[in-house]
Amino acid sequence: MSDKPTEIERYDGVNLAIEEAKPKIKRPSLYRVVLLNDDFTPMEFVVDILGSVFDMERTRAIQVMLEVHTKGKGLCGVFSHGIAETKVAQVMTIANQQQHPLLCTMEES
Ligand code: TYC
Repeated sequence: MSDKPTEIERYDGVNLAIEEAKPKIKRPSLYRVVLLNDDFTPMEFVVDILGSVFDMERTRAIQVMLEVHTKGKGLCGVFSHGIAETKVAQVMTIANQQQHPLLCTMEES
């Protein structure tokens, strides 16, 4: 692919610059789904959420929950935009139903 435009002369004498189109596709962004700590949500509830929404085995779920508990936040997983949005909504729905102040967000990675 040449990077400088080429001059061509049209049949009517007008000169045109032609340039190869640059491909416009790009990889879809990925999103980190993150759980935030609070002082009230029970540890066991967080472990259950990590199991049911993020398919984590119990030992892994406990690790992630403790990471959130000690460091303030923790990574639940990295997903396409739609999947990340769905997971955040699932966590927030379950937490609200049980009246826990748990927060879950997504950030572009
Ligand atoms: N800090 C909470 C407690 O001591 C436990 C907790 C962990 C809450 C992770 C939220 O995302 C969280 N009960």
